[in-house]
Amino acid sequence: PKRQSYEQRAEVAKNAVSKQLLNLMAKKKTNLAIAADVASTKQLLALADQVGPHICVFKTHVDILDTWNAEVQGELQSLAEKHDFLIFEDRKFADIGSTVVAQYSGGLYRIADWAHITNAHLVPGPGIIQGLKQVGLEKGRGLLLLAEMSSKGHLATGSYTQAVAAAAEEHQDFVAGFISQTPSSWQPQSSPGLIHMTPGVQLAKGGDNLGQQYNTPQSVIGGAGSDVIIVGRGIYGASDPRETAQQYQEAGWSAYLASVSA
Ligand code: UP6
Repeated sequence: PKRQSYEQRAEVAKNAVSKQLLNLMAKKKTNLAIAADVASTKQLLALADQVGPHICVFKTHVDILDTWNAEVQGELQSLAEKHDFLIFEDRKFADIGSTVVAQYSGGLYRIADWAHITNAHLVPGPGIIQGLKQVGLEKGRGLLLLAEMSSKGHLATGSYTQAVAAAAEEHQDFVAGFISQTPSSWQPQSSPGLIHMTPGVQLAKGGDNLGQQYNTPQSVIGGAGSDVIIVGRGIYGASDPRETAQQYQEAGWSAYLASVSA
């Protein structure tokens, strides 16, 4: 079945971040997010400048980096403005509401100050959404809920995934979408404003020796019905990350075009 375009979905998105992201994707013609899992801050900033023109989202694990301070934060934010991408700190919050309030707003990283998007597991129940929302909503931030994972043997299936879908529906002022694998098999068609991002993507199917499983841009955007491909080692591990990012951009975008015209 033919899918709605990113622009059409931006019209009906119920929170600021998903609206902004869907419009940005349409304008830049990219549904590529990079997982910038490099160890040095120098590499991180260089990578953001190199692949910036080809991505919609720059995904970080800030606790991997050798250095983090206000200056680094400012440089990353400048690159996000220069290249027009959103920053997604892949924090995978998983605690009670009151604890995530402190973790999201404070500590060494002050994630809510610079990350347009962060994410959370729903294991603790809806209090985690309420806590994160208390910090992020007034700053114009958005949350992704982990509905499924890419790794072998993960436990986010069936009724768990259904409960995540329902919680997202209920909190659309702050929840921008999901981390998912096969949304076409479970996501109700009712909320086209919610965005699906899928990690575990490379140009060829496969995996690593610690349980990661890879699907292709074509199968993730086309078959599985996701919106954004998240690629880490496939890009930053390549000999020419910029050129490789462009390849993923083209693969993801042509899969999207095929799915909206089918
Ligand atoms: N990620 C997954 N699977 C999930 C959720 N998140 O791989 O279900 C994240 C990882 C990593 C990136 O934390 O940052 O996506 C995947 O990187 P890779 O492409 O190098 O495997």
